[in-house]
Amino acid sequence: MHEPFSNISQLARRGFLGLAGVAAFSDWLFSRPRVVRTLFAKDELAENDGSGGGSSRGLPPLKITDVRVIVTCPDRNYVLVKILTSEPGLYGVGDATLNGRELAVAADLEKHIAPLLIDRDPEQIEDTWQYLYRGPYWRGGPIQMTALAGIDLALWDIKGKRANMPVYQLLGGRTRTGALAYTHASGRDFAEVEEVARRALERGFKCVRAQVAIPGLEGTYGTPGNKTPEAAAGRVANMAELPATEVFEPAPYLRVVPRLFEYLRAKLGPEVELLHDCHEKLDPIQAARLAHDLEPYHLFFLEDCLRPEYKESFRLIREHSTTPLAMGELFNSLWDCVPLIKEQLIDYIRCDLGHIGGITAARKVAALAELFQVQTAWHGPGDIGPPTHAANVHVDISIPNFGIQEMVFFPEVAREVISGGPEFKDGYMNVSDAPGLGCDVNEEAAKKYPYRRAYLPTARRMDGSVQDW
Ligand code: KDG
Ligand code: MG
Repeated sequence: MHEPFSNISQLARRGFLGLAGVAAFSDWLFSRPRVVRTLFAKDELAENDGSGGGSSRGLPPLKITDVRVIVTCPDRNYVLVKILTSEPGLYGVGDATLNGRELAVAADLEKHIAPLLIDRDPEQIEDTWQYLYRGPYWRGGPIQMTALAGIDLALWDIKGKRANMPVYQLLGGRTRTGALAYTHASGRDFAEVEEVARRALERGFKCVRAQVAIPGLEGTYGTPGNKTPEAAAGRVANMAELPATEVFEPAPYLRVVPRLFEYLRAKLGPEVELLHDCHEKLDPIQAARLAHDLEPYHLFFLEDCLRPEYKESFRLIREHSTTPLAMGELFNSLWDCVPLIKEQLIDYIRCDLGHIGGITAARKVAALAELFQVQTAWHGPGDIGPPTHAANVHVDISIPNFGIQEMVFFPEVAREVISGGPEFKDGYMNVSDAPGLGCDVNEEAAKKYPYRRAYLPTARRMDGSVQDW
């Protein structure tokens, strides 16, 4: 096997590798296909086809034996993934819910991904991630990345159970006692937002995202009215069989939002942390104005000001304001995060673990962000299932640059189908020390709640033209 290299060095030593020497050497090399083949022969390398990466702690090799996709609607649609293994009773549960496109993800999982996983070693998480991301050639997009996240979470769950450790231990162990959490306060007017915010503070929250309906506009993102967080999280009943249309105009929005925060600061005092979500609605100059006008009210952050395509435009907002900025819930590629982080154009990266490829992806985003003093604020809405919320917190409590965690309380009916998940206490979220992610799915209960078609709303301007929702 070392024959060609020793010949090269012999030739070089003898000074034979002039131009003529190179030509002669290449003639010689290509006339010896057997040697070249031997250099790269498969039988000389340890084979890695994902079917066996070595056993853990002397345990017998493990194989994936089945991948089940469970679509269920306990008040809201969820897509859950259950990966079974060759070890009796050992399985992992992941979440692959993509609001409004659930069946596309379920089909991707069932028809395209599951057949690739049978007989693979579930312990080879990174290899499986690379194989499912780069392997099919057609990479990325919200549907594939949500499917990949579902698989990734289930594999981390299996690894934790196999190691008899919670996932955060596998990620490096605790860096904090809990994850600082925020909840939503929405209302039809300032007084109603205040009332909902006060209820959240009484419940123990220290951080509240505030959204108010804009007078004169029909429906404003994030303002379902004075509902308990549990009722706001389970929402399919409020979602239309076909998309509802909201009306948005930037001028009244830009006038009202700073006044909301002036009001809330006056009523709630300086200590409560306030946040606001622009939901990717604004143009760069509008976002710069809003961030500037909000400065006196010291927001924890202003979220998702711009459409996900306009990363460069965050520079404009930065140049005009010291309001901290967060961005990322619509990202579905790790590479979307790079320009914002490496130029420090944002303060919080808030990807959705469920749409960017799971824990394996989040670890990389968090590590990149750490190097640029950007903190994490993973997306945590009601339309992703408890396993993704659990994954959020396992990552939050094991990284050095965690910032804040968005959270919801799931309604009882969802808990009947999906048990476990993070717990909230005194402003912080935590996970138990149960092995794995700490969630389970009751497949019988899931059958009681069949999928119901539901769409997110869409939005238009007053003149009827399409607007980002
Ligand atoms: O499905 C859409 C929701 O995930 C999104 O509207 C929630 O913006 C959101 C947030 O910050 O929670
Ligand atoms: Mg948001």
